[in-house]
Amino acid sequence: SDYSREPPRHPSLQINAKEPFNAEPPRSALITSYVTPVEYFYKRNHGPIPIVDDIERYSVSVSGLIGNSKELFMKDIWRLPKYNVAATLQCAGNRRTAMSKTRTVKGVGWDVAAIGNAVWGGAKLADVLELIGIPKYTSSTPSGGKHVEFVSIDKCKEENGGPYKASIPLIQATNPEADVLLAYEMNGETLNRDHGYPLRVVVPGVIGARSVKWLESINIISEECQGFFMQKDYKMFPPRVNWDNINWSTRRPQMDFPVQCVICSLEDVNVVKNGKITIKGYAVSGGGRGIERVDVSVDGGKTWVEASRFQKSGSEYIADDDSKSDKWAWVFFETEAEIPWSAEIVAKAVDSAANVQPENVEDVWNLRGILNTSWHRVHVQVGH
Ligand code: MTE
Ligand code: MO
Repeated sequence: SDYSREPPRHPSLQINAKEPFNAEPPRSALITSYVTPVEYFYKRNHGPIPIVDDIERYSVSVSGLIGNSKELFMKDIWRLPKYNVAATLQCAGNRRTAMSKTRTVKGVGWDVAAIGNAVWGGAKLADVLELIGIPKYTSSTPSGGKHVEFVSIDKCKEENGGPYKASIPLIQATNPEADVLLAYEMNGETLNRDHGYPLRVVVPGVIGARSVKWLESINIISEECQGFFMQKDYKMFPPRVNWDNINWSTRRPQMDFPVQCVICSLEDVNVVKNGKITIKGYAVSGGGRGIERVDVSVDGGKTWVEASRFQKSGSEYIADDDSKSDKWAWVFFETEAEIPWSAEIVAKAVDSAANVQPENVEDVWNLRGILNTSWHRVHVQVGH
């Protein structure tokens, strides 16, 4: 593996692993902008960043259970209707470091910023599949295709030097409302190398691992993808399962993200000059479920107040108007509080299906350290 031609990165990123490059912004940077600037967007890689230098010759091959296979060039993708979808991407390993503090887990450590919200520009996968002969809202092709596999250009050690890959059900891929994109733009600019140039998949509402970067081929297959990251990783196990008794085949690959909420205006431990503090952060759920409520406590969870929520920065607040909100995107929440000399601040969200977050990280502990969506807690002391 060759890490000599990695792209430049912003110096303020906290590097959690160098090769492959895994980094996140300071948590405070996340709440400065509803749309996360590309340079502050977390970077999660499993191998060196591939280089595609001849965009004219770059193509995605589509094959499998569809009759004739096809080559799609960028000009074919560009010709399809272009959609801009605001979607939050979150790594399943977000907040892993906090989970590992209760009991060791395997995986790259992440604070609370393995998440970002971007406006992805590209073609809908449903339109791409229609172009190759699979109609909208198809759950199975005549030859038994039920899943869409995305295979990348990059090479990673988990696949023994093979490419990163993942799949989603065909019914989701062919549903235009699911907004699955083959994206060539991020925040109005050409996708950069770190985030998948020239073309990546974006699966809104689903853990980041399924949004395959540097797309090389699409396969229509009968069973879900058998790759490492679908079958031997990114599955949710109960706390009793350890590396000696794990049976991977007993669990399904994680898809939708559960409801999540994090305070970004405060670090884990803070000393402030006076007791008036701003509690601000993000809340997001998977599967297109919106955020119904964010509760904040300044007494460790004994009493709660409801924070205000908004999506667009400035005046364009959304509260309960679903028609105006970005369904795949996070909301910011904010409240102010006057605290005594010391306080434990807690935040938790409720999504539109009334799903709630677990109170304690121990209850969702799992050996891979994924999906830490436990109540987020920070400590504040008033000092002089
Ligand atoms: N796609 C490829 N080809 N290789 C990868 O290592 N990592 C996945 C996903 N797609 C990955 C990939 C994971 S685990 C996440 S969380 C997201 O990409 C991260 O996307 P980002 O780096 O654009 O933030
Ligand atoms: Mo991830």
